[in-house]
Amino acid sequence: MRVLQILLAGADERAGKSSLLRRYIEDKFPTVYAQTIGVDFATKTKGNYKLQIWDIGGGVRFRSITNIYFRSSSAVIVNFDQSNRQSFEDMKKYLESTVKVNAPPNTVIVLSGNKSDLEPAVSVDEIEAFRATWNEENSNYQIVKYFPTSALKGDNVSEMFEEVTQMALNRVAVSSSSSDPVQTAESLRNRFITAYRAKLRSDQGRWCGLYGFFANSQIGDLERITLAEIIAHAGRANNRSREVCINLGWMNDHGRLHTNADDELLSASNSSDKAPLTNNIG
Ligand SMILES: Nc1nc2c(ncn2[C@@H]2O[C@H](COP(=O)(O)OP(=O)(O)OP(=O)(O)O)[C@@H](O)[C@H]2O)c(=O)[nH]1
Ligand SMILES: [Mg+2]
Repeated sequence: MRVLQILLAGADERAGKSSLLRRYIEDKFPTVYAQTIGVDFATKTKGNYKLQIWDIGGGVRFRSITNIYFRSSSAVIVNFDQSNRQSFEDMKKYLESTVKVNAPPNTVIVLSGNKSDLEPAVSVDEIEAFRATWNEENSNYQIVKYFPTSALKGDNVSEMFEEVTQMALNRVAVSSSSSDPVQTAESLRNRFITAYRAKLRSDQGRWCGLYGFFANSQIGDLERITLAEIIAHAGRANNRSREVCINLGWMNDHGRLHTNADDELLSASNSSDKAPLTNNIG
């Protein structure tokens, strides 16, 4: 059965993440606040797939443990309390400092402005204007939609989860075209070049920690890059650039090159000491 991971995250404690989850799963509203310590989760089976919803505690002290949940998620719901302006401001910072840093590029991202049953402190127009500006500046981290929600009344809650699930399913279907290992070393090299051309076009490689590598290479170098250089490069990828490599389909989940052409790789890697790349990639 296919498993889809959805993250329910946000900068603030008490903005209603756990209440949204409870509303969606059990159609209930918890009457007393219980802080989420670290991470909580719930599952829901729908047809031939299983939804795994991770409820990320907003407490700042949990950040270092909770950030890792972003890596394997198909979608992120970034929640804030729309009756509290500070919560809106905190959400913007959180997108920059946490979502963009930890989620793989092209993850489905939506905003939920919870507590819509209370007097709004931020208008829908302002939230939509922020979303438009953000999307112009962040081609790989598009906020697909804004949902005003109320866990208390149940407004827009199941609609949001269902729509997010659908978007995540569509996204997975698109990206799985690159999930098979490539058969030859040459096609691995071609995939690398093609993926990187597309990546450079979309964001100059900024969000992958590989910027230095490409900024210091001419595009001609990219076309002539050898397998040995690719291997050397893969070996130096840090967690963040590794995520990007996996996403681009030339590394597998274990951080190894995503190919069955082991013999060709082995002979190429024996010559990788002589590869002219010297800059250490971030
Ligand atoms: N009026 C109103 N109150 C809500 C709503 N959703 C949650 N609350 C209240 O807000 C408080 C916090 O809710 P939680 O769901 O526990 O918040 P959280 O975001 O999970 O908090 P952390 O686990 O600390 O990150 C509780 O007192 C809830 O009753 C809502 O839609 N409307
Ligand atoms: Mg909670």
